Amino acid sequence: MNLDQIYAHAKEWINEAGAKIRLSFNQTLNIETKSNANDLVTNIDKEIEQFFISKIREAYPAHKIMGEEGFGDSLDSLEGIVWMIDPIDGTLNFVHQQRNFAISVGVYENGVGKIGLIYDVVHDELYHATSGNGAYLNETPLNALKESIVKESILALNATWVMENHRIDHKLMIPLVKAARGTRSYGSAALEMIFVATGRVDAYLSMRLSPWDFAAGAVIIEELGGIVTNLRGEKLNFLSQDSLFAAKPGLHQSILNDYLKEGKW
Ligand code: 2AM
Ligand code: CA
Ligand code: CA
Ligand code: CA
Repeated sequence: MNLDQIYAHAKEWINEAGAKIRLSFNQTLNIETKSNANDLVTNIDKEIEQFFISKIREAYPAHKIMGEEGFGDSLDSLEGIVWMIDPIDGTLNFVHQQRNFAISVGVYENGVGKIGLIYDVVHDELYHATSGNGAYLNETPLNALKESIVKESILALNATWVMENHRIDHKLMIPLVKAARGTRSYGSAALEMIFVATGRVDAYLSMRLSPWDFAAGAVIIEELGGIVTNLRGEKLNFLSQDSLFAAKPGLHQSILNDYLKEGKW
């Protein structure tokens, strides 16, 4: 399989998709709710996903596609080439702020991450990596991640994960939040993974995400020496929802051992 050609296509299409999103800022959005009143989707989320799918189907009819808005395939295996696409990650930010969202595209071969692209459309910043060939912000190579310790770390996580929650061990998050230098919430898993990749934050934790949320970010972070697992420290599952824990090397192991290990996640 010619991964270089797929990489070139993925970059071309993500740039085109970004241009479409920028044009949409002048239009009225059609906004609907999904699982609950705060879970939004717009006509642009759907149009962008369909745009990628038509490009991929035309160029690579044998490839499989997983997309958040459901226009792709429903997969029970990761065999072959699988595209994992989130047309707009951070839809709530897209609707309310017209910023702080990204397009996320991961390409996996037999379940192994090969290509990751995250496009911060508003800043015109394309973060991209191929496994084994370095990670870049536009044309500039990103530096390998350095080790960090909890008390000098900024953690990205949602406030909801520290609140009373019957499904998770939220109480275990409290000492971690207290020990860290600070916490931040940005509302886009893809951008939060980019913040880990660039060292702007030291770790990102989420209790529940889907493969299209973390597929691209995992390739980029791992390429820079960061560690990406679920909150139990296990390899991610790309066929269903999972928790996520992405961090600098060293920090990942110490947070896992000192704070997360006993948790029900
Ligand atoms: P989305 O904007 O593509 O839906 C918000 O903290 C982050 O969690 C975003 O990356 C958001 O992706 C993701 N997310 C995953 N499942 C979600 C859900 N059911 N409702 C809202 N955000 C969700
Ligand atoms: Ca969504
Ligand atoms: Ca998402
Ligand atoms: Ca989305």
